[in-house]
Amino acid sequence: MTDSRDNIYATPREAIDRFAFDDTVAAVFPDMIQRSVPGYSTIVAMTGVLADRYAKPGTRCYDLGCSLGASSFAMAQYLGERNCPIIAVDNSQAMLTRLSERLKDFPVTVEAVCDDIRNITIQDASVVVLNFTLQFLEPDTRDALLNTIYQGMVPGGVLVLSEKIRFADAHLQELNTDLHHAFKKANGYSDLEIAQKRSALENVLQPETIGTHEQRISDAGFGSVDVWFQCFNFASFVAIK
Ligand code: GEK
Repeated sequence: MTDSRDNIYATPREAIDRFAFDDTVAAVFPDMIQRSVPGYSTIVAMTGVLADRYAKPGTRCYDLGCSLGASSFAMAQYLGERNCPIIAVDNSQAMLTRLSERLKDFPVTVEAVCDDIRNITIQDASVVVLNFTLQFLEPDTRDALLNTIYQGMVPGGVLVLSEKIRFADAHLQELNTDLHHAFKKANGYSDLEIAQKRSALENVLQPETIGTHEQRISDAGFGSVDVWFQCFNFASFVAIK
């Protein structure tokens, strides 16, 4: 299976279906996310660096909403000798099929699980990664997931949460939306592609403010929380149990 360039929304459509992580999306996913999310490569690479610092021998690392496993592979680079299995979870069978292909002959234990991240048991976790996944869950289910994650973590463990964010201030919301679109245009997406993708994601991707995320993380019990990376309307949080 080879990865292709994303031109899913390049031609005009009469009706735009709700965005779904199906085989069409999985086939272009690395190109799509790289050209759509400012800072994606940095966030994924630094997820590995954070895992290196916090992963404790004999505990587990979770990659929730793993897609093709980019964050798992970044963590695996550092965890080779540490006896820390990586559990990579996604509810898209199309993503998991491609991930399993990538894991053939891979030297580090990465267990690929096809399930809703709200259904799985999180246990003995020293690292939990939610890179651009929480934003796709119904907002009223997000608190419960964060609580489950906290309960399943060992003291001193790290949560990495990366999200598209929104701004309470209307001017900043407009500015950052425009800057994000400029970023996509600079990466080769046309106005039509940007507009059609935006319609497809309406009500599917529901961003929240930095304040809402920080409050939820604190309410779940995490002692320290910070935004360690932000570019326009994309941010990554680090939190320590
Ligand atoms: C990366 N982290 O490359 N349960 C499990 N998986 C889900 C759920 C759910 N309830 N909802 C959505 N997903 C990756 C990128 S992509 C981000 C993550 C993006 C999965 C969905 O199938 C998809 O693979 C992933 O979350 C989101 O760093 O496309 O913007």
